[in-house]
Amino acid sequence: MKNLRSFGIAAAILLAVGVADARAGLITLINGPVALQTPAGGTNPNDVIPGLWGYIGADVALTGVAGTSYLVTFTLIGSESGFTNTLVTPGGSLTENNGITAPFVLAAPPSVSYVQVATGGSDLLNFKFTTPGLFDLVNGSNGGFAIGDPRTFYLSFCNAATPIVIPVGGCNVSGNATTGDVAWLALDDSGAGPDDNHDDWVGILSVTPVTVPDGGSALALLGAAMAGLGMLRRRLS
Ligand SMILES: [Ca+2]
Ligand SMILES: [Ca+2]
Ligand SMILES: [Ca+2]
Repeated sequence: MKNLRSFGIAAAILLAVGVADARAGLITLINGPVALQTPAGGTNPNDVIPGLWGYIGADVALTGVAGTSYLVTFTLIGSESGFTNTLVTPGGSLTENNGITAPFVLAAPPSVSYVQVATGGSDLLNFKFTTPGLFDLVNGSNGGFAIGDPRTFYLSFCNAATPIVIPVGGCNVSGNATTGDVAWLALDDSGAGPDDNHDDWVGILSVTPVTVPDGGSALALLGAAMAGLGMLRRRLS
């Protein structure tokens, strides 16, 4: 119980420091992005992030400082899909099973995270989409897909000036950056054909540095002090 509480405090410090240190450009598209706007109307509209500019035909990389650890977090926001699609990461999985009837945005969006150490180059983020009966769509193999191809994922970057607005929209409504710290991540599972509407698993991908400059040493000092106190008590008794 005590260990759990200490871990909670340490995690809170890590999170606070990570958010404060956030800089632009920790996630970058590689392997040839193709610009795409999600459809807001028509036969197959995007029911979660309609009319948003972004890219398909690219993979997504961590472009951080060499040797620095980053917390990579995925949050499932919603979906409109006949299939059941799952995002798989080293920190856990997020499965959507909303179906094709509204509401398409989750009331309580779940998240998973994992830590990745940057090499200073373009390091592929570690995730894939799985759908029963269909091939796995792995980050690293999305770059070859063009508009109209089956099973692609889409990314749209956000920044402080145009933040993500939940439940729907916000973020990249003009311009179209290929790098940022926060992005919409959206799968097209090809269930209704290659319609490129990308609302079959819609979530948020964010990357923040994990650093423990003061918090870590303060906790270590506290630990040493407690151990010293224990030794002193044993010696006195
Ligand atoms: Ca739809
Ligand atoms: Ca759909
Ligand atoms: Ca679709």
